[in-house]
Amino acid sequence: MIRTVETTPYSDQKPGTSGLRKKVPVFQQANYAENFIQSVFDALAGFSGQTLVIGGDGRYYNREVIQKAVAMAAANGFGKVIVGQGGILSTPAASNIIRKYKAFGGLILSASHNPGGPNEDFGIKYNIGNGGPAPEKITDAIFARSKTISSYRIADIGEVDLDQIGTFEAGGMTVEVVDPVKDYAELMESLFDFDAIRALFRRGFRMAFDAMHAVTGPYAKEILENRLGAPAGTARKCVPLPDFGGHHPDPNLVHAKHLYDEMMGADAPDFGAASDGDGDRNLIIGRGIFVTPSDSLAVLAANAHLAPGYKGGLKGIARSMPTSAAADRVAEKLGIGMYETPTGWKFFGNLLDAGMATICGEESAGTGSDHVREKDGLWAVLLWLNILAVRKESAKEIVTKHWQTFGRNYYSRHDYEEVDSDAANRLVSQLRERLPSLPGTEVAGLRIENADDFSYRDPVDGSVSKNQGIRVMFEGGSRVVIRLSGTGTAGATLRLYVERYEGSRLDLDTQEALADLVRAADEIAGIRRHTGRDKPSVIT
Ligand code: VG1
Ligand code: CO
Repeated sequence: MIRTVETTPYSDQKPGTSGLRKKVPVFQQANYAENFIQSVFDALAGFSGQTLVIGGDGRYYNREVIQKAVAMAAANGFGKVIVGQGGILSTPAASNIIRKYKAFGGLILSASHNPGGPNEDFGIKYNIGNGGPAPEKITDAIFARSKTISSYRIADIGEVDLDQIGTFEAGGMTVEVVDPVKDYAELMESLFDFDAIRALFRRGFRMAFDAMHAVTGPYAKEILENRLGAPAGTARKCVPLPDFGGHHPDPNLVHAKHLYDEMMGADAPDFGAASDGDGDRNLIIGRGIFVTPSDSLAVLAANAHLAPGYKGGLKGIARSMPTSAAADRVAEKLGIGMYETPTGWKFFGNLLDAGMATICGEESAGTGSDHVREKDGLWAVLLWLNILAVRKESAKEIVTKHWQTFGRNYYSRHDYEEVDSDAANRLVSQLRERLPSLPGTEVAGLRIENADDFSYRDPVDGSVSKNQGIRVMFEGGSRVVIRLSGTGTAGATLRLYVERYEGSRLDLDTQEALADLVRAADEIAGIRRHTGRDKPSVIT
Protein backbone atom coordinates (compact mmCIF):
# COMPACT_ATOMS: atom_id res chain seq x y z
CA MET A 1 0.00 0.00 0.00
CA ILE A 2 1.21 3.48 -0.83
CA ARG A 3 0.73 6.19 1.75
CA THR A 4 0.90 9.93 1.32
CA VAL A 5 2.22 11.43 4.53
CA GLU A 6 1.66 15.06 5.48
CA THR A 7 4.85 16.90 6.39
CA THR A 8 6.15 20.39 7.05
CA PRO A 9 9.27 21.79 5.39
CA TYR A 10 12.69 22.27 6.98
CA SER A 11 14.55 25.41 6.00
CA ASP A 12 18.07 23.98 6.09
CA GLN A 13 18.13 21.33 3.37
CA LYS A 14 20.44 23.15 0.99
CA PRO A 15 22.91 20.72 -0.62
CA GLY A 16 26.52 21.86 -0.20
CA THR A 17 29.69 21.00 -2.11
CA SER A 18 28.67 17.35 -2.08
CA GLY A 19 25.05 16.78 -1.07
CA LEU A 20 23.21 17.46 2.16
CA ARG A 21 25.35 16.87 5.26
CA LYS A 22 24.11 17.23 8.81
CA LYS A 23 24.60 15.71 12.23
CA VAL A 24 22.75 12.41 12.72
CA PRO A 25 20.30 13.91 15.27
CA VAL A 26 19.29 16.47 12.62
CA PHE A 27 18.61 13.66 10.15
CA GLN A 28 16.66 11.81 12.86
CA GLN A 29 14.11 14.58 13.22
CA ALA A 30 10.61 13.59 12.14
CA ASN A 31 10.43 13.26 8.34
CA TYR A 32 13.79 14.98 7.83
CA ALA A 33 15.30 12.34 5.53
CA GLU A 34 11.91 11.67 3.92
CA ASN A 35 11.45 15.37 3.12
CA PHE A 36 14.82 15.55 1.43
CA ILE A 37 14.40 12.34 -0.56
CA GLN A 38 10.92 13.41 -1.72
CA SER A 39 12.35 16.82 -2.67
CA VAL A 40 14.95 15.03 -4.80
CA PHE A 41 12.25 12.99 -6.57
CA ASP A 42 10.06 16.07 -7.01
CA ALA A 43 12.96 17.92 -8.64
CA LEU A 44 13.31 15.16 -11.25
CA ALA A 45 11.09 14.12 -14.12
CA GLY A 46 10.76 11.03 -16.29
CA PHE A 47 11.90 8.31 -13.90
CA SER A 48 8.70 6.28 -13.86
CA GLY A 49 9.61 2.61 -14.36
CA GLN A 50 13.33 3.43 -14.35
CA THR A 51 16.14 2.20 -12.08
CA LEU A 52 17.52 3.96 -9.01
CA VAL A 53 20.83 2.93 -7.43
CA ILE A 54 21.04 3.20 -3.64
CA GLY A 55 24.06 2.66 -1.43
CA GLY A 56 26.14 4.23 1.27
CA ASP A 57 29.40 4.10 3.14
CA GLY A 58 28.04 2.02 6.01
CA ARG A 59 28.09 4.77 8.59
CA TYR A 60 25.66 5.07 11.47
CA TYR A 61 22.05 5.55 10.23
CA ASN A 62 22.91 4.15 6.76
CA ARG A 63 20.58 1.16 6.97
CA GLU A 64 17.64 3.14 8.32
CA VAL A 65 17.77 5.72 5.54
CA ILE A 66 18.26 3.05 2.87
CA GLN A 67 15.04 1.36 4.02
CA LYS A 68 13.20 4.67 3.76
CA ALA A 69 14.71 5.40 0.33
CA VAL A 70 13.71 1.98 -1.06
CA ALA A 71 10.13 2.35 0.22
CA MET A 72 9.90 5.89 -1.17
CA ALA A 73 11.34 4.88 -4.55
CA ALA A 74 8.60 2.23 -4.83
CA ALA A 75 5.90 4.74 -3.91
CA ASN A 76 7.20 7.31 -6.37
CA GLY A 77 7.08 4.96 -9.33
CA PHE A 78 10.63 3.74 -9.88
CA GLY A 79 10.58 0.34 -11.58
CA LYS A 80 13.65 -1.01 -9.85
CA VAL A 81 16.26 -0.21 -7.25
CA ILE A 82 19.76 -1.67 -7.21
CA VAL A 83 21.17 -1.71 -3.67
CA GLY A 84 24.61 -2.75 -2.52
CA GLN A 85 24.62 -5.76 -0.18
CA GLY A 86 24.39 -4.60 3.42
CA GLY A 87 23.56 -1.14 2.08
CA ILE A 88 27.20 -0.70 1.10
CA LEU A 89 28.46 1.00 -2.05
CA SER A 90 31.53 3.19 -2.27
CA THR A 91 30.88 6.48 -4.05
CA PRO A 92 32.89 5.50 -7.17
CA ALA A 93 31.31 2.03 -7.19
CA ALA A 94 27.84 3.62 -7.08
CA SER A 95 28.83 5.89 -9.96
CA ASN A 96 29.96 2.86 -11.94
CA ILE A 97 26.75 0.91 -11.26
CA ILE A 98 24.59 3.86 -12.33
CA ARG A 99 26.48 4.02 -15.63
CA LYS A 100 26.86 0.30 -16.26
CA TYR A 101 23.20 -0.56 -15.71
CA LYS A 102 21.91 2.67 -17.27
CA ALA A 103 20.07 3.71 -14.13
CA PHE A 104 18.14 6.96 -14.03
CA GLY A 105 20.27 8.10 -11.09
CA GLY A 106 21.33 7.18 -7.60
CA LEU A 107 21.16 8.13 -3.96
CA ILE A 108 24.52 7.95 -2.19
CA LEU A 109 24.37 8.07 1.58
CA SER A 110 27.58 9.44 3.00
CA ALA A 111 29.24 12.30 4.76
CA SER A 112 32.53 11.20 3.24
CA HIS A 113 35.56 11.92 5.44
CA ASN A 114 33.48 13.36 8.29
CA PRO A 115 33.23 11.20 11.44
CA GLY A 116 30.27 8.84 11.93
CA GLY A 117 28.20 7.77 14.92
CA PRO A 118 25.03 8.72 16.79
CA ASN A 119 26.19 12.32 17.26
CA GLU A 120 28.38 12.64 14.20
CA ASP A 121 27.69 13.24 10.52
CA PHE A 122 25.37 11.79 7.91
CA GLY A 123 24.66 12.81 4.35
CA ILE A 124 22.56 12.21 1.23
CA LYS A 125 23.59 13.02 -2.29
CA TYR A 126 21.79 12.57 -5.58
CA ASN A 127 23.72 11.51 -8.68
CA ILE A 128 22.36 11.79 -12.19
CA GLY A 129 22.34 9.22 -15.01
CA ASN A 130 25.93 9.92 -16.07
CA GLY A 131 26.95 8.65 -12.62
CA GLY A 132 28.06 12.06 -11.37
CA PRO A 133 26.82 14.43 -8.68
CA ALA A 134 23.75 16.42 -9.67
CA PRO A 135 24.69 19.78 -11.17
CA GLU A 136 23.71 23.02 -9.43
CA LYS A 137 20.56 23.39 -11.54
CA ILE A 138 19.20 20.23 -9.92
CA THR A 139 20.52 20.85 -6.39
CA ASP A 140 18.95 24.32 -6.52
CA ALA A 141 15.62 22.77 -7.53
CA ILE A 142 15.88 20.21 -4.71
CA PHE A 143 16.48 22.98 -2.18
CA ALA A 144 13.62 25.07 -3.54
CA ARG A 145 11.28 22.09 -3.30
CA SER A 146 12.42 21.26 0.26
CA LYS A 147 11.22 24.68 1.39
CA THR A 148 7.65 24.13 0.24
CA ILE A 149 7.13 20.38 0.55
CA SER A 150 3.86 19.37 2.21
CA SER A 151 3.76 15.58 1.79
CA TYR A 152 5.84 12.60 0.78
CA ARG A 153 4.96 9.18 -0.62
CA ILE A 154 6.08 5.93 0.92
CA ALA A 155 5.14 2.26 0.34
CA ASP A 156 4.36 0.00 3.27
CA ILE A 157 6.76 -2.78 2.42
CA GLY A 158 8.22 -3.47 5.83
CA GLU A 159 11.93 -3.94 6.21
CA VAL A 160 13.55 -5.37 3.08
CA ASP A 161 16.44 -7.83 3.39
CA LEU A 162 19.57 -6.08 2.18
CA ASP A 163 21.95 -8.81 3.25
CA GLN A 164 21.19 -11.51 0.70
CA ILE A 165 22.34 -11.03 -2.87
CA GLY A 166 19.39 -11.54 -5.16
CA THR A 167 16.26 -10.04 -6.69
CA PHE A 168 12.77 -9.71 -5.23
CA GLU A 169 9.59 -7.63 -5.54
CA ALA A 170 8.57 -5.02 -3.01
CA GLY A 171 5.70 -2.57 -3.35
CA GLY A 172 5.32 -3.33 -7.07
CA MET A 173 8.99 -2.57 -7.66
CA THR A 174 11.98 -4.84 -8.26
CA VAL A 175 14.75 -4.77 -5.65
CA GLU A 176 18.12 -6.15 -6.69
CA VAL A 177 20.73 -6.57 -3.97
CA VAL A 178 24.16 -6.72 -5.60
CA ASP A 179 27.72 -7.52 -4.59
CA PRO A 180 29.12 -4.02 -4.00
CA VAL A 181 32.64 -4.97 -5.12
CA LYS A 182 32.30 -7.16 -8.23
CA ASP A 183 31.44 -4.61 -10.93
CA TYR A 184 33.97 -2.14 -9.57
CA ALA A 185 36.78 -4.72 -9.42
CA GLU A 186 36.02 -5.71 -13.03
CA LEU A 187 36.20 -2.07 -14.10
CA MET A 188 39.61 -1.67 -12.43
CA GLU A 189 40.83 -4.83 -14.12
CA SER A 190 39.81 -3.39 -17.49
CA LEU A 191 41.84 -0.20 -16.93
CA PHE A 192 45.07 -1.40 -15.35
CA ASP A 193 47.79 -3.91 -16.11
CA PHE A 194 47.02 -6.39 -13.35
CA ASP A 195 49.73 -8.78 -14.63
CA ALA A 196 52.40 -6.12 -14.24
CA ILE A 197 51.16 -5.22 -10.74
CA ARG A 198 51.04 -8.91 -9.77
CA ALA A 199 54.65 -9.23 -10.92
CA LEU A 200 55.55 -6.19 -8.81
CA PHE A 201 54.17 -7.85 -5.68
CA ARG A 202 55.94 -11.10 -6.62
CA ARG A 203 59.23 -9.18 -6.70
CA GLY A 204 58.68 -8.45 -3.00
CA PHE A 205 57.13 -4.97 -3.27
CA ARG A 206 55.57 -4.09 0.10
CA MET A 207 52.51 -1.92 0.44
CA ALA A 208 50.32 -0.64 3.29
CA PHE A 209 46.76 0.31 2.46
CA ASP A 210 44.69 1.77 5.30
CA ALA A 211 40.94 1.53 4.73
CA MET A 212 40.33 3.42 7.99
CA HIS A 213 37.39 1.11 8.86
CA ALA A 214 35.47 2.78 6.06
CA VAL A 215 33.91 1.62 2.84
CA THR A 216 37.02 0.74 0.79
CA GLY A 217 37.95 -2.18 3.06
CA PRO A 218 36.14 -4.90 1.09
CA TYR A 219 37.21 -3.34 -2.22
CA ALA A 220 40.88 -3.15 -1.21
CA LYS A 221 40.95 -6.71 0.14
CA GLU A 222 39.42 -8.13 -3.02
CA ILE A 223 41.49 -6.12 -5.48
CA LEU A 224 44.87 -5.84 -3.77
CA GLU A 225 45.07 -9.15 -1.99
CA ASN A 226 42.76 -11.53 -3.88
CA ARG A 227 43.20 -10.31 -7.45
CA LEU A 228 46.68 -8.74 -7.36
CA GLY A 229 48.31 -11.20 -5.01
CA ALA A 230 49.55 -8.72 -2.42
CA PRO A 231 50.34 -10.50 0.86
CA ALA A 232 47.51 -10.84 3.40
CA GLY A 233 47.58 -7.82 5.69
CA THR A 234 48.49 -5.39 2.89
CA ALA A 235 44.99 -3.92 3.29
CA ARG A 236 44.34 -2.93 6.88
CA LYS A 237 41.33 -1.86 8.93
CA CYS A 238 39.14 -3.41 6.28
CA VAL A 239 35.90 -3.93 8.19
CA PRO A 240 33.58 -0.95 7.63
CA LEU A 241 32.34 0.22 11.04
CA PRO A 242 29.38 2.59 11.66
CA ASP A 243 31.64 4.93 13.62
CA PHE A 244 34.86 4.18 11.69
CA GLY A 245 36.35 2.92 14.93
CA GLY A 246 35.85 6.34 16.50
CA HIS A 247 38.21 8.10 14.09
CA HIS A 248 37.81 10.57 11.23
CA PRO A 249 37.95 8.51 8.03
CA ASP A 250 39.96 11.32 6.48
CA PRO A 251 43.12 10.20 4.71
CA ASN A 252 45.30 13.18 5.45
CA LEU A 253 48.47 13.84 7.42
CA VAL A 254 46.51 14.44 10.61
CA HIS A 255 44.06 11.55 10.68
CA ALA A 256 46.38 9.07 8.96
CA LYS A 257 49.51 10.26 10.78
CA HIS A 258 50.29 6.69 11.85
CA LEU A 259 50.67 5.75 8.18
CA TYR A 260 52.82 8.79 7.50
CA ASP A 261 55.09 7.94 10.44
CA GLU A 262 55.41 4.38 9.25
CA MET A 263 56.28 5.49 5.72
CA MET A 264 58.99 7.81 7.02
CA GLY A 265 60.39 5.14 9.34
CA ALA A 266 63.40 2.87 8.98
CA ASP A 267 61.58 -0.26 7.80
CA ALA A 268 58.95 1.54 5.73
CA PRO A 269 57.03 -0.40 3.08
CA ASP A 270 57.58 0.71 -0.52
CA PHE A 271 54.21 2.36 -0.85
CA GLY A 272 51.50 3.60 1.51
CA ALA A 273 47.95 4.64 0.69
CA ALA A 274 44.60 5.26 2.34
CA SER A 275 41.06 6.20 1.39
CA ASP A 276 38.22 8.06 3.08
CA GLY A 277 34.75 7.25 4.44
CA ASP A 278 33.08 6.75 1.07
CA GLY A 279 36.11 5.66 -0.95
CA ASP A 280 36.51 8.62 -3.27
CA ARG A 281 39.64 10.18 -1.76
CA ASN A 282 43.19 8.91 -1.73
CA LEU A 283 46.34 9.48 0.29
CA ILE A 284 49.60 8.60 -1.43
CA ILE A 285 52.84 8.26 0.51
CA GLY A 286 55.93 6.69 -0.99
CA ARG A 287 58.74 5.48 1.23
CA GLY A 288 60.21 8.73 2.56
CA ILE A 289 57.90 11.04 0.59
CA PHE A 290 54.38 12.36 1.01
CA VAL A 291 52.93 13.17 -2.39
CA THR A 292 50.57 16.15 -2.26
CA PRO A 293 47.28 15.48 -4.05
CA SER A 294 48.11 18.28 -6.48
CA ASP A 295 51.45 16.67 -7.33
CA SER A 296 49.81 13.27 -7.51
CA LEU A 297 47.37 14.56 -10.13
CA ALA A 298 50.28 15.93 -12.17
CA VAL A 299 52.35 12.73 -11.90
CA LEU A 300 49.37 10.53 -12.77
CA ALA A 301 48.52 12.68 -15.76
CA ALA A 302 52.12 12.62 -17.01
CA ASN A 303 52.33 8.82 -16.69
CA ALA A 304 48.78 7.63 -17.33
CA HIS A 305 49.70 6.33 -20.80
CA LEU A 306 51.60 3.53 -19.04
CA ALA A 307 48.26 1.98 -18.01
CA PRO A 308 46.29 0.10 -20.70
CA GLY A 309 43.10 2.13 -20.09
CA TYR A 310 44.89 5.37 -20.99
CA LYS A 311 47.44 4.20 -23.54
CA GLY A 312 45.86 6.36 -26.22
CA GLY A 313 46.75 9.48 -24.19
CA LEU A 314 44.61 12.04 -22.41
CA LYS A 315 42.08 14.37 -24.00
CA GLY A 316 42.55 17.00 -21.35
CA ILE A 317 43.07 17.59 -17.64
CA ALA A 318 40.73 19.39 -15.25
CA ARG A 319 41.42 20.56 -11.72
CA SER A 320 39.54 22.56 -9.15
CA MET A 321 40.67 26.17 -8.85
CA PRO A 322 42.39 25.82 -5.44
CA THR A 323 44.39 22.79 -6.68
CA SER A 324 47.98 23.69 -7.57
CA ALA A 325 49.01 24.41 -11.13
CA ALA A 326 51.40 21.43 -11.25
CA ALA A 327 49.03 19.61 -13.62
CA ASP A 328 48.83 22.67 -15.88
CA ARG A 329 52.51 22.22 -16.72
CA VAL A 330 51.85 18.62 -17.71
CA ALA A 331 48.90 19.62 -19.90
CA GLU A 332 51.06 22.24 -21.58
CA LYS A 333 53.81 19.74 -22.33
CA LEU A 334 51.32 17.19 -23.64
CA GLY A 335 49.61 19.87 -25.73
CA ILE A 336 46.18 19.08 -24.30
CA GLY A 337 43.40 21.20 -22.76
CA MET A 338 43.50 22.33 -19.14
CA TYR A 339 40.32 23.33 -17.29
CA GLU A 340 40.02 25.12 -13.95
CA THR A 341 36.68 24.52 -12.22
CA PRO A 342 35.11 25.46 -8.88
CA THR A 343 35.57 23.12 -5.91
CA GLY A 344 33.43 19.96 -6.03
CA TRP A 345 33.27 17.03 -8.41
CA LYS A 346 29.95 18.12 -9.93
CA PHE A 347 31.79 20.62 -12.08
CA PHE A 348 33.85 17.94 -13.86
CA GLY A 349 30.85 15.99 -15.19
CA ASN A 350 30.21 18.09 -18.28
CA LEU A 351 33.90 18.16 -19.25
CA LEU A 352 34.12 14.38 -18.92
CA ASP A 353 30.85 13.78 -20.77
CA ALA A 354 31.94 16.06 -23.59
CA GLY A 355 35.28 14.26 -23.96
CA MET A 356 37.20 17.43 -23.13
CA ALA A 357 38.98 16.01 -20.07
CA THR A 358 40.14 12.49 -19.21
CA ILE A 359 41.72 13.02 -15.78
CA CYS A 360 40.49 15.35 -13.03
CA GLY A 361 41.71 16.20 -9.58
CA GLU A 362 41.29 18.26 -6.46
CA GLU A 363 43.80 19.31 -3.84
CA SER A 364 41.58 17.66 -1.22
CA ALA A 365 42.89 14.21 -2.15
CA GLY A 366 40.44 13.56 -4.95
CA THR A 367 41.58 12.18 -8.30
CA GLY A 368 39.63 10.40 -10.97
CA SER A 369 39.03 9.92 -14.65
CA ASP A 370 36.33 9.40 -17.22
CA HIS A 371 35.88 5.76 -16.12
CA VAL A 372 33.20 7.00 -13.67
CA ARG A 373 31.86 10.46 -12.76
CA GLU A 374 33.18 10.63 -9.20
CA LYS A 375 36.61 10.89 -7.75
CA ASP A 376 37.97 7.47 -7.02
CA GLY A 377 40.41 6.60 -4.24
CA LEU A 378 41.36 3.06 -5.20
CA TRP A 379 41.58 4.00 -8.86
CA ALA A 380 44.31 6.52 -7.99
CA VAL A 381 46.13 3.93 -5.89
CA LEU A 382 45.95 1.37 -8.71
CA LEU A 383 47.17 3.84 -11.33
CA TRP A 384 50.12 4.61 -9.06
CA LEU A 385 50.80 0.87 -8.70
CA ASN A 386 50.59 0.42 -12.48
CA ILE A 387 53.10 3.23 -12.99
CA LEU A 388 55.44 1.90 -10.28
CA ALA A 389 55.24 -1.58 -11.83
CA VAL A 390 56.10 -0.35 -15.32
CA ARG A 391 58.74 2.24 -14.42
CA LYS A 392 60.39 0.00 -11.83
CA GLU A 393 61.38 3.10 -9.85
CA SER A 394 60.33 4.18 -6.37
CA ALA A 395 57.59 6.75 -5.80
CA LYS A 396 60.26 9.12 -4.52
CA GLU A 397 62.34 8.76 -7.69
CA ILE A 398 59.29 9.28 -9.87
CA VAL A 399 58.20 12.43 -8.03
CA THR A 400 61.73 13.85 -7.88
CA LYS A 401 62.21 13.35 -11.61
CA HIS A 402 58.81 14.94 -12.19
CA TRP A 403 59.93 18.07 -10.31
CA GLN A 404 63.22 18.12 -12.22
CA THR A 405 61.26 18.16 -15.46
CA PHE A 406 58.42 20.50 -14.55
CA GLY A 407 59.56 22.41 -11.47
CA ARG A 408 57.82 22.12 -8.11
CA ASN A 409 54.63 23.74 -6.89
CA TYR A 410 55.04 23.96 -3.13
CA TYR A 411 51.55 23.62 -1.76
CA SER A 412 49.65 23.44 1.50
CA ARG A 413 46.14 23.94 2.84
CA HIS A 414 45.43 25.45 6.24
CA ASP A 415 41.96 24.78 7.65
CA TYR A 416 40.35 26.74 10.45
CA GLU A 417 37.53 24.45 11.56
CA GLU A 418 34.36 25.25 13.49
CA VAL A 419 34.94 28.98 13.55
CA ASP A 420 32.02 31.28 14.23
CA SER A 421 29.94 31.51 11.03
CA ASP A 422 29.30 35.25 11.32
CA ALA A 423 33.00 35.94 11.81
CA ALA A 424 33.90 33.78 8.81
CA ASN A 425 31.31 35.50 6.61
CA ARG A 426 32.53 38.91 7.75
CA LEU A 427 36.09 37.97 6.86
CA VAL A 428 35.07 36.93 3.37
CA SER A 429 32.83 39.94 2.68
CA GLN A 430 35.42 42.43 3.92
CA LEU A 431 38.10 40.74 1.84
CA ARG A 432 35.82 40.81 -1.20
CA GLU A 433 35.41 44.55 -0.82
CA ARG A 434 39.17 45.05 -0.67
CA LEU A 435 39.91 43.06 -3.82
CA PRO A 436 39.94 45.95 -6.32
CA SER A 437 42.48 47.90 -4.23
CA LEU A 438 44.95 45.04 -3.81
CA PRO A 439 46.75 44.77 -7.20
CA GLY A 440 50.02 46.70 -7.22
CA THR A 441 50.36 46.76 -3.43
CA GLU A 442 53.01 44.97 -1.41
CA VAL A 443 52.22 42.69 1.56
CA ALA A 444 54.77 40.82 3.72
CA GLY A 445 57.38 41.74 1.11
CA LEU A 446 55.36 40.23 -1.73
CA ARG A 447 53.88 42.17 -4.64
CA ILE A 448 50.26 41.48 -5.53
CA GLU A 449 49.64 41.15 -9.24
CA ASN A 450 45.95 40.38 -9.29
CA ALA A 451 43.04 39.55 -6.99
CA ASP A 452 39.53 38.29 -7.74
CA ASP A 453 36.62 36.15 -6.65
CA PHE A 454 36.66 33.08 -8.88
CA SER A 455 33.77 32.78 -11.29
CA TYR A 456 33.32 29.81 -13.63
CA ARG A 457 31.53 29.61 -16.90
CA ASP A 458 30.95 25.99 -17.86
CA PRO A 459 32.31 25.65 -21.42
CA VAL A 460 29.74 22.96 -22.24
CA ASP A 461 26.41 24.36 -21.05
CA GLY A 462 27.36 27.99 -20.43
CA SER A 463 26.12 27.98 -16.82
CA VAL A 464 27.89 30.45 -14.54
CA SER A 465 28.92 29.83 -10.92
CA LYS A 466 30.03 32.92 -9.05
CA ASN A 467 31.86 33.53 -5.74
CA GLN A 468 33.79 30.28 -5.80
CA GLY A 469 36.81 31.41 -3.81
CA ILE A 470 38.98 34.49 -3.45
CA ARG A 471 42.32 34.39 -5.22
CA VAL A 472 45.25 36.67 -4.60
CA MET A 473 48.02 36.24 -7.15
CA PHE A 474 51.56 37.43 -6.48
CA GLU A 475 54.44 38.23 -8.76
CA GLY A 476 56.30 35.08 -9.78
CA GLY A 477 53.25 32.80 -9.88
CA SER A 478 52.62 32.36 -6.14
CA ARG A 479 49.08 32.67 -4.86
CA VAL A 480 46.78 32.28 -1.89
CA VAL A 481 43.13 31.25 -2.09
CA ILE A 482 40.52 31.68 0.61
CA ARG A 483 37.09 30.06 0.65
CA LEU A 484 34.54 28.67 3.06
CA SER A 485 33.91 24.94 3.12
CA GLY A 486 30.58 23.63 1.81
CA THR A 487 30.75 20.26 3.57
CA GLY A 488 31.07 21.09 7.26
CA THR A 489 28.25 20.50 9.74
CA ALA A 490 29.31 22.74 12.65
CA GLY A 491 30.05 26.47 12.38
CA ALA A 492 32.18 27.46 9.41
CA THR A 493 35.44 26.04 8.11
CA LEU A 494 37.77 28.56 6.53
CA ARG A 495 40.22 27.12 4.04
CA LEU A 496 43.45 28.88 3.10
CA TYR A 497 45.25 27.37 0.11
CA VAL A 498 48.87 28.43 -0.42
CA GLU A 499 51.00 27.81 -3.48
CA ARG A 500 54.47 28.82 -4.67
CA TYR A 501 56.25 27.69 -7.78
CA GLU A 502 59.99 27.01 -7.89
CA GLY A 503 61.72 26.00 -11.12
CA SER A 504 64.93 24.64 -9.60
CA ARG A 505 64.94 24.87 -5.80
CA LEU A 506 63.33 21.51 -5.29
CA ASP A 507 64.13 20.45 -1.73
CA LEU A 508 62.82 23.21 0.50
CA ASP A 509 60.65 22.44 3.50
CA THR A 510 57.06 23.05 2.36
CA GLN A 511 55.83 25.09 5.33
CA GLU A 512 59.03 27.16 5.36
CA ALA A 513 58.78 27.76 1.63
CA LEU A 514 55.23 29.04 2.11
CA ALA A 515 55.70 31.00 5.36
CA ASP A 516 55.77 34.48 3.81
CA LEU A 517 52.64 33.72 1.77
CA VAL A 518 50.84 32.59 4.91
CA ARG A 519 51.85 35.86 6.60
CA ALA A 520 50.65 37.80 3.59
CA ALA A 521 47.29 35.99 3.65
CA ASP A 522 46.78 36.87 7.29
CA GLU A 523 47.67 40.50 6.63
CA ILE A 524 45.30 40.73 3.69
CA ALA A 525 42.36 38.82 5.15
CA GLY A 526 42.82 39.28 8.91
CA ILE A 527 42.39 35.57 9.58
CA ARG A 528 43.62 35.71 13.15
CA ARG A 529 41.72 38.88 13.90
CA HIS A 530 38.39 37.57 12.58
CA THR A 531 38.60 33.97 13.77
CA GLY A 532 40.39 34.57 17.07
CA ARG A 533 42.67 31.63 16.19
CA ASP A 534 46.42 31.91 16.20
CA LYS A 535 46.92 28.76 14.13
CA PRO A 536 44.96 26.45 11.83
CA SER A 537 43.23 23.31 13.16
CA VAL A 538 44.54 21.17 10.31
CA ILE A 539 47.46 21.60 7.95
CA THR A 540 47.66 19.32 4.93
C1 VG1 B 1 35.60 19.44 0.30
C2 VG1 B 1 36.80 19.55 -0.63
C3 VG1 B 1 36.35 19.37 -2.07
C4 VG1 B 1 35.61 18.04 -2.22
C5 VG1 B 1 34.46 17.99 -1.23
C6 VG1 B 1 33.75 16.66 -1.25
O1 VG1 B 1 34.69 20.48 0.02
O2 VG1 B 1 37.44 20.78 -0.45
O3 VG1 B 1 37.48 19.43 -2.90
O4 VG1 B 1 35.10 17.91 -3.53
O5 VG1 B 1 34.95 18.19 0.09
O6 VG1 B 1 34.63 15.61 -1.01
P1 VG1 B 1 34.60 21.82 0.91
O7 VG1 B 1 33.45 22.60 0.35
O8 VG1 B 1 34.43 21.38 2.31
O9 VG1 B 1 35.92 22.51 0.74
V1 VG1 B 1 34.13 14.27 -0.14
O10 VG1 B 1 35.33 13.06 -0.27
O11 VG1 B 1 33.83 15.02 1.31
O12 VG1 B 1 32.71 13.81 -0.88
CO1 CO C 1 34.70 11.27 0.13
